Amino acid sequence: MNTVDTIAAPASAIGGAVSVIRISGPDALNILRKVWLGKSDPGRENNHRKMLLGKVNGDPALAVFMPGPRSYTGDDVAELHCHGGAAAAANALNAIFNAGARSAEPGEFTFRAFVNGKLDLTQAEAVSDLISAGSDAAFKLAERQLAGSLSSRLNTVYDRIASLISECEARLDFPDEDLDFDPLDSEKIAAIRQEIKELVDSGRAGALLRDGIDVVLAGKPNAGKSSLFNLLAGSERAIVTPIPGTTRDTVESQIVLCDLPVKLTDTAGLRESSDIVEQLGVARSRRAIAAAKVIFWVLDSSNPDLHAEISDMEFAPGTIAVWNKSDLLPPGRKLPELPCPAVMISVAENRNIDELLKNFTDMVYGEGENARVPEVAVNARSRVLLEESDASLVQAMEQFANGDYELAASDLRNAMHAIGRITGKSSDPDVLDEIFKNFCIGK
Ligand SMILES: Nc1nc2c(ncn2[C@@H]2O[C@H](COP(=O)(O)OP(=O)(O)OP(=O)(O)O)[C@@H](O)[C@H]2O)c(=O)[nH]1
Ligand SMILES: [Mg+2]
Repeated sequence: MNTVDTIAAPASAIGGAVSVIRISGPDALNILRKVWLGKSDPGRENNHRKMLLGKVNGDPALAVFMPGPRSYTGDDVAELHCHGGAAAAANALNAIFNAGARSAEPGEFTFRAFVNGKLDLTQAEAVSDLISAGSDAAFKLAERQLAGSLSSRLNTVYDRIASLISECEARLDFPDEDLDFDPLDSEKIAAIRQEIKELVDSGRAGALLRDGIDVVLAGKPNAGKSSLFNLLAGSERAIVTPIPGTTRDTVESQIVLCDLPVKLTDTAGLRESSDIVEQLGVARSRRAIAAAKVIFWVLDSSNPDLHAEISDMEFAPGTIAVWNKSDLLPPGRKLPELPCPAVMISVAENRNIDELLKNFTDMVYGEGENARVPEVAVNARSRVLLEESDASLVQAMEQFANGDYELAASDLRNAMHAIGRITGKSSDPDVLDEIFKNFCIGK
């Protein structure tokens, strides 16, 4: 990807009512003038950033010109809004390519925004997070990051390390002066490390919101797994019957639970069977249970033999016992104690589902914590670099204590560049490709 030529791509999904085509680069206005015909010139200053009606290939189209640097990419940008549908967009794009633009690569508009200093790398990543957000909370987090919430925290850390480096270098420049180890330095480093630790810790919430969480419904046949699946998914996806062994295969649904993107899986009831289809289904259930982060182990609390009900229950971390069918429970019936959180519900009567969800958030976030949108939550790439920075700070601290300011300065520089690589202040070409290749074309 270079930043000198003029690129173009559809910016809206093909098949919508309107197709938006974006052109960015030094030749954007010329190309727009070649393909779009209207009464007024979009390049005239009082027409900038205004939608003008005209035609492309004889079809009505709106055009707008946004001169750089006040545009998304920082380049001159033109947009055409044509009729929806693949044909109109393809015709307009062809005209644009014939007029001298080349097809943009995935993420290339955002890449230019980064190169032109409109966004840093954490904000560019937030653009991609916005598009893939699987829940409202994930979307809000991405919006905050795009607005610079993470950038400003990282820039503060970067600046604080930079000022320590200057102090260190002052000592190197004036070795004869009595600039002894200042206990404040170790306090300053400790404070920076604390800030880094908070950012690293935010990675857990970041992973939950970005990647979502696998939740599996497990248990014996007829316990009510599929009924609970349908209730949580909000549709009759899975077949429910009074016949034990109804579900034969795993059924998945992408849902939002307590603001978290969740892949919910219903499974075949666990039991010994001579039926080959059921055996295969049960093997799939076991694989899904082993891979899940959270397991709702559904139990039939109306079973006269409660010990048989829990006999083959597994208590892997993340298991919540869900005693279902509480509507059928004889009064005063005591349920066995279990070595995992337990909740009593009735899917049939929609009873106590809130309590189940509370157990779920306690399990995911830790007790008492709510599913809330964190101010910042770093992703895996940033987390690795934060840890790298922290390791260099630890080394710098040791060098300070030894009075070796030259080595301390070098460690501090490593610590600073690790932070700089997160935002893109320090260059890291491999990372650029990695980040932008995950974008869609037109972003
Ligand atoms: N009374 C009562 N019946 C329920 C409740 N939940 C489910 N059932 C009934 O229990 C029967 C089995 O429900 P399913 O959801 O198919 O059970 P399952 O665990 O998916 O069963 P398999 O697919 O066979 O493993 C159905 O007749 C449901 O209507 C409940 O809370 N109360
Ligand atoms: Mg079922």
